Amino acid sequence: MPHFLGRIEPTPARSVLRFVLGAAVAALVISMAPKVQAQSDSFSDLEDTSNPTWTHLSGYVGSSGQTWDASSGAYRLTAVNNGLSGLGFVGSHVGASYTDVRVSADITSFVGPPAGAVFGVAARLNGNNALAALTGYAYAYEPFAASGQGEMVLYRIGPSVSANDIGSQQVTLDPLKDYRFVLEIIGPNLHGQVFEIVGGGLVAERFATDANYASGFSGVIAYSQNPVPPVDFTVDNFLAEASNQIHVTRLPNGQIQLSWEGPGHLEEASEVTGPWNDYSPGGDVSPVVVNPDTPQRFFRVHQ
Ligand SMILES: [Ca+2]
Repeated sequence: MPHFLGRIEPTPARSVLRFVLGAAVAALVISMAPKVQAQSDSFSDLEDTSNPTWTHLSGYVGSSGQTWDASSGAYRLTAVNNGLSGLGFVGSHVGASYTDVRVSADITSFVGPPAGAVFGVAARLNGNNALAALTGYAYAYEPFAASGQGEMVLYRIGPSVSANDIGSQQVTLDPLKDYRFVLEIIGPNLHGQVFEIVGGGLVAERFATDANYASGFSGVIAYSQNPVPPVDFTVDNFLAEASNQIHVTRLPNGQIQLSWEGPGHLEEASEVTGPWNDYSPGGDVSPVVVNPDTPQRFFRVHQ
């Protein structure tokens, strides 16, 4: 199969986002904060120009002839392989720039293995539509990978025209089924998941670490390259939300630092059911350093 966009082989995955503090510490940290920022679109108004307004991406590989069509009540994107090196590309982003973010979308139509275009959800896009200027991350399906059996891939997009594989997993997705793609990025930690919508089962999951891009826009992207068929896929129920998990860092002196994005104040309790009390002093400003000096304590950020 063609070597797409200078693809680089995956680096080892690291498991992330597990608040395991160790038995000797016996403290537990949880986040029960509500989601405070989000952008969703079910395309029920049959357009992508308002409620919300999407921004089209078309220039990345110098191709032309893309289409963005929400008239069916879902969002169908197509692209022609007429750019650099026979590449085609299409994308679209929506909403605010997020730092820590969770992006999900339902894939309702696609061309599957052994030879379909790459498509998926994206986060931390810089939104630059000039040739070879787009950067960001994506969690996308690569139907032609693994000898035509397919792979889900965590990509670092750019710099220049490159889709760098930073974590991949063989999985064969069935074009007759619908899937939910989820990409969550907390700090440098990427977490991709695919769920089969009917039945809800988790069918793919991959972790990776990359610190090149700290924030940006959320959306969907796709590309292909001759002789693989041109891009034609459809998404629905798009959702991007600021992710407000508490970051946990164990300091060399044994203390634990808790940090979070955005406004909010730290609360603590001796039982998960409460009562919850403001952590004081200093609980209004991230980060907070706590001593693991009690058998059990629970923390949350109230926003
Ligand atoms: Ca709309």
